[in-house]
Amino acid sequence: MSFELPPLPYAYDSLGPFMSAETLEYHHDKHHQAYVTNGNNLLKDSGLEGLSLEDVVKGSFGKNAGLFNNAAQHYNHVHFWKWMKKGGGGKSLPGKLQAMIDSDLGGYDKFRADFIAAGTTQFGSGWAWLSLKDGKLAISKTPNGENPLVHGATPLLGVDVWEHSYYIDYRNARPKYLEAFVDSLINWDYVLELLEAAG
Ligand code: MN3
Repeated sequence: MSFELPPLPYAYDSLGPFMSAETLEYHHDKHHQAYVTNGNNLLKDSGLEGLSLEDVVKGSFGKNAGLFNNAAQHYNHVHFWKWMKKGGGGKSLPGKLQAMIDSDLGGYDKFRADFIAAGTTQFGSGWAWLSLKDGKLAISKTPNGENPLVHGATPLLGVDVWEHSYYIDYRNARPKYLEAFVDSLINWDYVLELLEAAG
């Protein structure tokens, strides 16, 4: 199968003032589109055509850097758009997630601090993650397009800390962007959907 750019699941101006229409136009229409276009070119004759996106990501990791970078970024961004919504974020979590954050991560306030710290301390481009590994929640960070799929975990929530994700709205203030993401944008219903799909 070839990669396709999904439409944003909301209007470009719906995440303001936390993420502007200009950021979403560049990030979705230009950056994500480039990962799709380049990924499709590199998928040809890679031996991985016909696999699911997840299997292309896992199958190219450590073997085909060009394909991996573009396929992983396509995977990350397909979910990133859905990890946000207008009126999202904050402390009102689905009960099952709240219980797991309490038992595995020391409660919401510690999750918030540790997730923001992961994104702040990722040196250069990358992502901060909440994932499910061996039945437990874990927070991590990865460089460039890498994600928890290639570390034996299921991504449940990720935040893009490449400068293209925040520079228009926050300039160099990455921590402010991460605070806005956690407090005002996270779509916890989609996080729960991925947790339940992981079984
Ligand atoms: Mn990005």
